[in-house]
Amino acid sequence: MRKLKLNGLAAAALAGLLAAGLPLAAPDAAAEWRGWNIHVPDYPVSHGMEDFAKKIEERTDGRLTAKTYHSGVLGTQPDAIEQVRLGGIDFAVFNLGPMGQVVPATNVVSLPFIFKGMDHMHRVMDGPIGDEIGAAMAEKGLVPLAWYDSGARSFYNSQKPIMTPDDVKGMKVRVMNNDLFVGMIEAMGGNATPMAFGEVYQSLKTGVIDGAENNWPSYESTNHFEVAGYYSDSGHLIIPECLCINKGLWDSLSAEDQEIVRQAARESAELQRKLWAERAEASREKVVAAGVKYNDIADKAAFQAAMAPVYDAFLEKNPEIRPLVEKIQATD
Ligand code: BDP
Repeated sequence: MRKLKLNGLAAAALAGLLAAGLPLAAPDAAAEWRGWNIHVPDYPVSHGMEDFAKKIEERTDGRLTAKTYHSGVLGTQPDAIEQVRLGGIDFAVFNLGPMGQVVPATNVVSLPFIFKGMDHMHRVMDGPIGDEIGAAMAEKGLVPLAWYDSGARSFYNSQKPIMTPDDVKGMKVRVMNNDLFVGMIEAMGGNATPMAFGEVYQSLKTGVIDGAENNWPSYESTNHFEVAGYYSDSGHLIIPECLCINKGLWDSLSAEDQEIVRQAARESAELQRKLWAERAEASREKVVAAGVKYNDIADKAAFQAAMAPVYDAFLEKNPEIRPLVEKIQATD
């Protein structure tokens, strides 16, 4: 057999995947918990997860310990969602976008323009609707401990400013793994390509795709701005993220430890949200200074109108989720 030469990152990813591939038969709260994170170490999510780990360790006098594996070395997001469900990975911060394939109720937050802004998203997620979405996740083996921020996602590409939905026509646009996002791009006449986050830079560079969509911090931290220099402020998706834990592991904890873990998670979310707001601004400034051509889309009505078929198709396929959509729309 040919010997494979792996660089450090690939070797770590492989080791992680091999280890992660074996679901634990019984969760072991005393063993060091392994946490999955897709982002580089200097990122608001990463700092939130480090804060969480530090606090549970301190507050249980080291009975509980946790280590976060950053930069996606434990695998892609769809794989990691499965692994946290199975117990091969203990905790993670997931974007609710790809979660929709596993927990249909979470799709409500992936509907374009469902939230009127970040504050509206917070009011929804920090109240009973967030609890309802969380309960649906717990049923699938993922217990959400706190909601993290992920800003608003906008389109960026290597060709031209996007001003109207028509500008997306014919463009090859990368989306996160969820049929809803494929429908979203197709509704504007673009060609959607679901693809792992880690593959986007190279695909933009080689022209496999023309563009993608994300918030300022991810556009900046991944260096996508170097290879896709037009960023158009569509803000079409505001998707929260969750710090969540394997349900078996959660259930094995004493009530006292559950309280410590949940409190640490909440505090980590407060920190993450504060760092998020700062980083969103800093990232925007950094990429604009680097020469990114940014355009505002003051009137988003045309994009919202283009999304009507996405809602129709989604509600037709998932009629049981309609009340949740209506409750979000009715929240001030
Ligand atoms: C980032 C999210 C991350 C996603 C990524 C993506 O924080 O969870 O994996 O976007 O586009 O904003 O895949």
